[in-house]
Amino acid sequence: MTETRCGFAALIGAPNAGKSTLMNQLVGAKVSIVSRKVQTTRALVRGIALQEQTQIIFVDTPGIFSPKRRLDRAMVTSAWGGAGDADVVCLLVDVRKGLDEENEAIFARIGEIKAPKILVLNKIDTIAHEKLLGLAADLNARANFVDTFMISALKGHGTETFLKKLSGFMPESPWLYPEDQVSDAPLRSLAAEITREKLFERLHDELPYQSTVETELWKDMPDGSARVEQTIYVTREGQKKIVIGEGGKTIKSIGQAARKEIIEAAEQNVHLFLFVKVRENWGDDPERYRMMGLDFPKK
Ligand SMILES: Nc1nc2c(ncn2[C@@H]2O[C@H](COP(=O)(O)OP(=O)(O)OP(=O)(O)O)[C@@H](O)[C@H]2O)c(=O)[nH]1
Ligand SMILES: [Mg+2]
Repeated sequence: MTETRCGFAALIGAPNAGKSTLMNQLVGAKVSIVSRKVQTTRALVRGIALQEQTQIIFVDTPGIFSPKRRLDRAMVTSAWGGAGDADVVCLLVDVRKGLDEENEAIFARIGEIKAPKILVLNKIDTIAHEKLLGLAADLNARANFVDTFMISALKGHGTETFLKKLSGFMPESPWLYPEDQVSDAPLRSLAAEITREKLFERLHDELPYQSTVETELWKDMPDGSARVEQTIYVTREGQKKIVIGEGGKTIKSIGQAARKEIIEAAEQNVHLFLFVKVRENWGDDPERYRMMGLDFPKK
């Protein structure tokens, strides 16, 4: 029997670089939500992939940017923390953005990471290939990468070769998760994230990104289905109206889309009930951070 291997690969980068898209692609299932908005991922999300005898546990992290509010600070601290514990760290760069201000700031700190680092140029489907070599050379001059990959996380170009490469960085170890497990998140948190994604999709510019979703109840019914109750928290009364929409049509469409995906993830029929509540200043409430899996920054 060949030895099994298992370890952690962290995905870090600026907001919107495509970290969650890449993790979902490599895991082969949607385990982390994706949106056009920046700062979609809020806490560390783990996704598990198998490559022959090797189990790779991906750590998807919140985007790294200059934090202003408390929630921002908690997210960025969590991102660097995710990189600190990994066997290999993959830095994603959106090739359309290249070395912009956000990436400059990341490169200024990247030397702090002790694990081997791989540069991943993502979204290569969006620019002419001639431009890629120059960018790869520029970025390699600024940090010590053991390898560079050019991929499209969205289209799955180059992702399989990338996965094979990563397995080489995993140490000999028993697998930490059962063979068929793709995520370590409990179903109720995954379900809350799915609803948050649908909320973002429908209300991207009208809703501040501070709105959040919690699963309050997950009750298995005698007929094999589940009753799921979730609350969407917003910070102001006006936002509540936006989420509900005219005659309830916005929340209805959010609920329909979310229910479909929750059923898929849960592999059981689900009856989803959505509520909207105003919770002012939740950004200063330690309990909300705990619910999201983040440490509460003192200020
Ligand atoms: N064209 C193209 N778009 C991509 C690619 N990868 C990701 N995207 C898009 O980029 C946007 C952001 O993707 P996410 O995966 O949410 O990015 P992220 O890095 O996880 O973002 P945060 O969680 O906010 O830090 C989404 O609209 C994706 O569909 C790619 O290879 N090509
Ligand atoms: Mg993300």
